Amino acid sequence: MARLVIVSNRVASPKERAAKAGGLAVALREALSERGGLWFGWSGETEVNPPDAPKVFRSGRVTYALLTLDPEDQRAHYAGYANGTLWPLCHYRLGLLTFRRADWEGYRRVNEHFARALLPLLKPDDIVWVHDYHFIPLAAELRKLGFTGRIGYFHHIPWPTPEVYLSLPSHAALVDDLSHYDLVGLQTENDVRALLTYISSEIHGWIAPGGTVGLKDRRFRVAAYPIGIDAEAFVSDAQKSVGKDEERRLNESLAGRMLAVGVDRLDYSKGLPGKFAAFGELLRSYPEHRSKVTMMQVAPLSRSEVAEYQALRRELEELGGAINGEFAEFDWVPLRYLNRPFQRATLAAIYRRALVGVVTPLRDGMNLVAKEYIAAQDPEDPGVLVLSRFAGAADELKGSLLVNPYDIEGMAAAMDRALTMPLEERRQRWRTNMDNVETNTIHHWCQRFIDELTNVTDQFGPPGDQWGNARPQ
Ligand code: ADQ
Repeated sequence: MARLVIVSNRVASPKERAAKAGGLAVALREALSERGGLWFGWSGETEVNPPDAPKVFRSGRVTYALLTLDPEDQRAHYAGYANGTLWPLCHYRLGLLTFRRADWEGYRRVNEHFARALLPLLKPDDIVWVHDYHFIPLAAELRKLGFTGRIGYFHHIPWPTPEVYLSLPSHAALVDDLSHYDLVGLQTENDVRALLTYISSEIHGWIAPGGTVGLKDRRFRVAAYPIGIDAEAFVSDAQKSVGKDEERRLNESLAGRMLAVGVDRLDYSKGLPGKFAAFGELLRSYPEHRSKVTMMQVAPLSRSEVAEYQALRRELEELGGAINGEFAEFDWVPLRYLNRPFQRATLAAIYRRALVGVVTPLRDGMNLVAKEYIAAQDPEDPGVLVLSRFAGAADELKGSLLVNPYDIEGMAAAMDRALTMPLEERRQRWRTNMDNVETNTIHHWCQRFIDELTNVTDQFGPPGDQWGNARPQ
């Protein structure tokens, strides 16, 4: 079996326990342990004139290699191009997009630095799996240095439609970079359609049935790999929470009231101001729910060094304060807003107690919280998922109440419908969603991507076929 090499910006340390590390980190670690492998990423440290070689250590069958970056390059790469340009672009927030040539150059320099440090650690038959928008140019840089082995890329966030994507000044260079991968994985068929339409209509690429793409003299495959969760672990955590101290404290604090829950990183893509407004609208337009329902929004801080995120935090504090000021009673606070992380078991207990899961991003690649909420429910008395139609998960979780996150009144109406839905309908909708969550797990996703990357080049045919240097007829 070929060795697996994973590249991602953040590397979950082997000491990080499964209860704390995300499902993705745990699944990648398992895939690496199974076949032996290397996990390569940023050390989290910066240093002027950083060393060319990463710090390397082993844990079991996994080798970790962590690279230190120059502080200015790291800023240009992470806060600059990755999160100041690509993140807003891919989430359709052109008003928040900044593009600076210096950031684009810093982004490329970091990818070059990564490639130079990674190359000496690679063997020709390794399978290299690169994660996310921080590293789109990595394959091109590795190819420049002579690596010819298989390289795959998975894009965890949406791929925007061509009209939006064209706003990126470096649009053609970035997709040219993608074409150095053998396999490009996106979350949904919509994302695949968006990328393929751009390739065929804007840069004269060729698309063969099955998603094989020809661009200049290169061939690669583009396909959808909707990411899942570790459903079993969530089911088990949620079941174990029953009767435990945390569940008891939660129940006591709710004093028999219904609970609606939201769990999102504090990010402008997650639609938090709209969600708060919709909850306020629910209490205003459906006064029968006053004093009967509490909403808990868990929103751990993220990228808090970036100005847009600081502004969002202030906006939410104001909105949350206004809702509580308007509706709270001396014995009921409508909105509980928490900026801290929790263990997976605690989240599972909160999800299970909630009659409504409110997941209303303005755009989201997939949204794992939607799937976690489903997995944590009691099958006999499940809650209802109110889900944005613009989350990738909406393609799969057909039993949800789909909403438009720009429609505040529509979201309030969906919350009301969820809070009053008969048990039988709740069960049917939950079953539909759970079938999907149980079938398409994170393990299945990981295995499928690795299997397809392993065999992907076989599909391209021998050199000199219709995809050779010449334009196919
Ligand atoms: P994110 O934008 O981070 O991921 P999401 O898919 O919802 O969004 O994953 C968040 C994860 O963080 C979930 O597993 C959740 O349980 C966890 N989490 C959130 N709040 C927490 C808290 N307070 N304490 C502990 N854990 C918390 C990006 C893309 C998504 C895509 C994923 C995976 O933006 O669209 O689904 O990658 O590909």
